[in-house]
Amino acid sequence: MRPKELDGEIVTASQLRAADDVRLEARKPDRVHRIELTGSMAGYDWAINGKRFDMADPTAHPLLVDEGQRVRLDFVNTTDMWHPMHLHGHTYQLGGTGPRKDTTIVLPGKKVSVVFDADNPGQWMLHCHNAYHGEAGMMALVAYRA
Ligand SMILES: [Cu+2]
Repeated sequence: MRPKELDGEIVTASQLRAADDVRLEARKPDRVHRIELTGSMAGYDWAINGKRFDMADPTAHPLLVDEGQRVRLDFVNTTDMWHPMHLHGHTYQLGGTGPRKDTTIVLPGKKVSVVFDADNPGQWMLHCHNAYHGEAGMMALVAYRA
C-alpha cells in the first residue's frame, strides 16, 4: 500500500518560511553554541563536540543559556552520516525567516544554524534523533543557569 500523499511534491525545509505570527523578530544572538557532530560508523563513537554524553554524569558538559537570551546553535557535521538534531523544550527557527521546527537534518559536511529564544527554563536534551546515535553519545544538555 502506498499512501497517495507520497506522490505529492517533496519540499525541503529551506523552501519553507515561518508564518508571520510565529516568526522570530530579527535580533542579534546573545549566545552562540557551536555544535560539532563528531564520530564515525567505524568507531561508533557518536558525540557532540567530541564528548560522548555520559548517562552517569549527565550534567558534566552543559551548553549554558540564560533565560531571555536569543540563542544560536551552529550545527557543524564533521561526519560521513546525516543527523536529525532535536532540541527538547523549544522550537527553533532555521536561519532568519525559515520554518519553526524542533528537529533539523544536518547533512554530512554541512553547517546549519538555528535560533531560538530561551523562554522555557530547565535542563533540556539536545540529541541526534537517530536513537542509535543518541544512545552511543550524540547528546548534550542545554541548561539554563539558575
Ligand atoms: Cu546521528
